[in-house]
Amino acid sequence: MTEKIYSAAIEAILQGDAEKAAEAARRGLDERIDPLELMANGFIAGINQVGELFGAGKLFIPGLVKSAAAMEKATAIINAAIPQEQETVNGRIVIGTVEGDMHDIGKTIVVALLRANGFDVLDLGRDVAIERFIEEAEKFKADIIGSSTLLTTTMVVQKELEEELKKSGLKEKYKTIVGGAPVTQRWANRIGADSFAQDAGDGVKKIKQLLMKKS
Ligand code: B1M
Repeated sequence: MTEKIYSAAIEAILQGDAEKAAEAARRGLDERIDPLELMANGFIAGINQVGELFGAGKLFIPGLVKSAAAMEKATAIINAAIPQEQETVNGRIVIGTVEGDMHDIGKTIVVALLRANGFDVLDLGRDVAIERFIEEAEKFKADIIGSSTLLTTTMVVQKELEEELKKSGLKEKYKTIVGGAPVTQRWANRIGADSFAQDAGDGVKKIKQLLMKKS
């Protein structure tokens, strides 16, 4: 049954069918599949196939947009079902997708998992300017600034954020974490970010580590 639901999720994303995606998400949750497993083996597997088809020129913008809409619908259902920690933990995180980048599905999963783990998270959304990351971090009294990017062309904004933090004397005040499909630990080291996370689960782990270093 689990495999069937994963296949239905993949198919729904490939077809760009939001209703079928929502149905597969609900069925998966009804069958008590772990929300993150359902996401990884079903919907993310599907959107990765969509990405490959798009990259290979076998799928075009309208198809990509429909698949993204189906993915957004399923993600909202699954994020809402992630079990919540009862205890809140000390740790305030400001997070957003960098300026010029509209990809936010992965970032939204990271936010949902952080909140489920009791962190206080301010989600700035997508296309977030460097100045806004910093202003909001100041207002929110954040411990950590997290940035996401999916485009190789906007990775540089993560570097500029580090530079701006240094320039304004705030680098010691905030720990930074970077993520997104093209982002690597090597990139994080190169730009001077404090941490890198591969996926949402890794993000929670790395943020806990950063907070331990901070206190
Ligand atoms: Co676009 N897109 N897209 N797209 N899109 C990619 C990224 C691409 C690789 C597709 C391809 O060519 N194969 C390609 C980028 C190529 C490159 O940069 N070299 C691409 C392109 C080219 C574009 C446009 C330029 C297309 C065009 O218009 N010609 C355009 C750009 C618009 C813009 O941003 N300015 C565009 C638009 C779109 C849509 C809007 C249609 C849609 C996004 C909808 C949305 O996000 N609301 C979309 C989609 C869906 C994709 C793909 C297919 C899927 C992305 C996704 O949601 N993955 C993508 C191909 C791919 O990545 N396989 C592609 C699932 C998600 C769960 O994974 O986001 O990696 P991910 O998040 C993971 C981890 O990375 C990590 O945890 C998450 C959960 O596990 N993580 C973090 C992410 N952020 C983190 C932050 C952290 C920690 C971990 O701490 C702060």
